[in-house]
Amino acid sequence: MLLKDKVVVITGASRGIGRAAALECAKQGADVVIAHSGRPTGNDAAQSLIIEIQAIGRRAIDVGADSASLDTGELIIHEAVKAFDKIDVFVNNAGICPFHSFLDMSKDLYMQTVNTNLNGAYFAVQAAANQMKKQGNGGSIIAVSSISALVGGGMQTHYTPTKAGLLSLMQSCAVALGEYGIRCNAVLPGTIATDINKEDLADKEKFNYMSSRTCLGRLGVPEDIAGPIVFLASDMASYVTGASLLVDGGLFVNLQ
Ligand code: NAD
Ligand code: RM4
Repeated sequence: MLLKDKVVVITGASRGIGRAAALECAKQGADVVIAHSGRPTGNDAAQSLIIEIQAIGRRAIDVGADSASLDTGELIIHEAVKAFDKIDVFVNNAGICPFHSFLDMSKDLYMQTVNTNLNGAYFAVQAAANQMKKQGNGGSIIAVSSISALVGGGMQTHYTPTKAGLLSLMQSCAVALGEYGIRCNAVLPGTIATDINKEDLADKEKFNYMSSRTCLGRLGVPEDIAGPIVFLASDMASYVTGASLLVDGGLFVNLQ
């Protein structure tokens, strides 16, 4: 029960890494706000997650709003406080990676990616931090960045800067918010099989290549990222701020 009675808000929580994290937080005793990109409320995937969380004995609500909007963060935090009176943890996880080559990158796809992954996140983190400051008990903010904050990708030139941006945002926010007891950290997943890379990894050759690049010989699953998120959210990490936690099965270090 690492998160007993804490309120955890997670964006992009109806699927993939966010969903696994939401479920693990509930198992660890938290009430959860599931933010997602579907209809304002009543999204099917979110509803099924709410039912799973309630079965564990915890409370959950969903909030549907576009993470690319600079106002979405305030809306999510408002709904969270309305339902649960406070927030203790904010996990910025929503993101897209529409694989595309560089030389013909359109301005629209570039802006959609940067707005969804980084620009909305900036003001969501700000909204969460203001609420935590108001409460006066500190808090934990976690950005789901990526190994792609550290390395490039020829089909990810619009994406990797957003992940480096999130890592940098957590470092600067750790400085800006330390005086309020608000910790800010980044989780950097390696390659985790989810909807975001389903098409990319449908190429068997690429799937096998990416698997063999890891030290552990397999791609990650969303549950592999949930534990590290819970750790950073919990009081076990009370002296951890401005840190980044690479969770990649040894992909990054495996040069030769
Ligand atoms: P996913 O596609 O399963 O989940 C993405 C989530 O983001 C979904 O819940 C989706 O609804 C939400 N989202 C997307 N666009 C949104 C929008 N406009 N408004 C609100 N929500 C929106 O993929 P995932 O792998 O679980 O990705 C979660 C995060 O993890 C992303 O930020 C991604 O960059 C990051 N990440 C993933 C991997 C990986 O290999 N899967 C690796 C490193 C980092
Ligand atoms: C990650 C990393 C993975 C990729 C996903 C979409 O940051 O680059 O390899 O599959 O993004």
